[in-house]
Amino acid sequence: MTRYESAREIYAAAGADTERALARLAEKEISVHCWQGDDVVGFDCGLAASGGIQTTGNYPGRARTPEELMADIDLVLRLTPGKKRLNIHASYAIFENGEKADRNELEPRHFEKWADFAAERGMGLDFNPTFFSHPMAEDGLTLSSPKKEVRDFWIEHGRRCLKIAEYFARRTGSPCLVNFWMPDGLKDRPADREGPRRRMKDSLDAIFAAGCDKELVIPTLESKVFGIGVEAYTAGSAEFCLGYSLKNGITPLVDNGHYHPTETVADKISSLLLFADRIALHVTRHMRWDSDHVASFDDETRDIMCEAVRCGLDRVLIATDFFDASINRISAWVTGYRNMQKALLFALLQPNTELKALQDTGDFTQLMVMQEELKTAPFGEVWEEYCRRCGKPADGEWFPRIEEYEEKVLVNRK
Ligand code: RNT
Ligand code: ZN
Repeated sequence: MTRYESAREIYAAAGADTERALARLAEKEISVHCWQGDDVVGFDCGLAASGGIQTTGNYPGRARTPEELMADIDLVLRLTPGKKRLNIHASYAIFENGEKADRNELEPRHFEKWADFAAERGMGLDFNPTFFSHPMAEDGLTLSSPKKEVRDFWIEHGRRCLKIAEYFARRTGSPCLVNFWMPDGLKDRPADREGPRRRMKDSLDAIFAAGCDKELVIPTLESKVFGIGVEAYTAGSAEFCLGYSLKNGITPLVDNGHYHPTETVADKISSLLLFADRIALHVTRHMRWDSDHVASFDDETRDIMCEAVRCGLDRVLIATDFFDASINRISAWVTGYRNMQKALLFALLQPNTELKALQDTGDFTQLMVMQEELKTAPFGEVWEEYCRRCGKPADGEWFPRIEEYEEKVLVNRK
């Protein structure tokens, strides 16, 4: 009997079917963010991430060109099991022959290389308008700005991004999620909380009024509690975004770094799915603030995945969103993505029917015992089998490939 076969029996005795879990894991798409490779800089303005998000560290090897970023992403793809989508920000537009287009002038052709890249690899694409790292967002206000010309600029950006998303969907044959996150906020106590929110609402209305093909595009709206430099007030708060989403048929997106520290996104999923057809996730790791540390195989991530599985995995659109520049960026990417896969596998290996029955019959003693003992079930054997079946390196096998790439490629990026 192989180690996997023995693990399969142990899980079966607990009520979990490892074969079903492996099959489900292999088919569930998780969208990989492109911005871990270059510290959220992109190719249009060359500015560091602004709007309350920050990348810290200066490990050598930041991708400086589309070619470098794509090569790095290819290595990530080789070292991670699971079905992936690729998540692009508008600031990653690729300009050729000296051409330049501002955010309110972007067209699908500026993203043709990304569409080619994804189509060649059989991946879907997701997209994000970039409402930060731009001269027009210098005071931290975009769609909620009191200045009409600023709002109009960003409204046009939003509309164009919906068009680019339609293009991505057509090119890849898969609907494109477009996530709206606006950093708009204030550093200190506002005199008017309603005004910016009303303007943001009107601006979003203006963007969506332009229309997009609902078969091709899945618009999502991401809330946030606060950011560095906008500590006092964020226009796109949880209530604002949830209210707007539910009223307008937009999918709510929850980023687990965007809430008060004792709130858990795992607890939000079941409520949201009672009222929204689908929800979207940004999975990250917050350390005292929305620090965007690399996603970990930790309690929080496992809890989020367990709830996603219990509430209906098809209705939860999962993406990564972390950026660490203090360690090898590709290793950060691969570690975070593999951890997401591990957390989802862990969730799929829970005997949820049995656990639920224990709760419903009030057997909380046994429920606790089972939940605790499942933590030390032979998970590693199932994970290793999954990597093997996906034709991807097991734990312990992939890091040398990154070290080799660092020596050959990354150190030369000065
Ligand atoms: C910022 C949001 C947002 C960004 C990306 C780059 O706090 O989480 O999703 O991280 O758009
Ligand atoms: Zn996010």
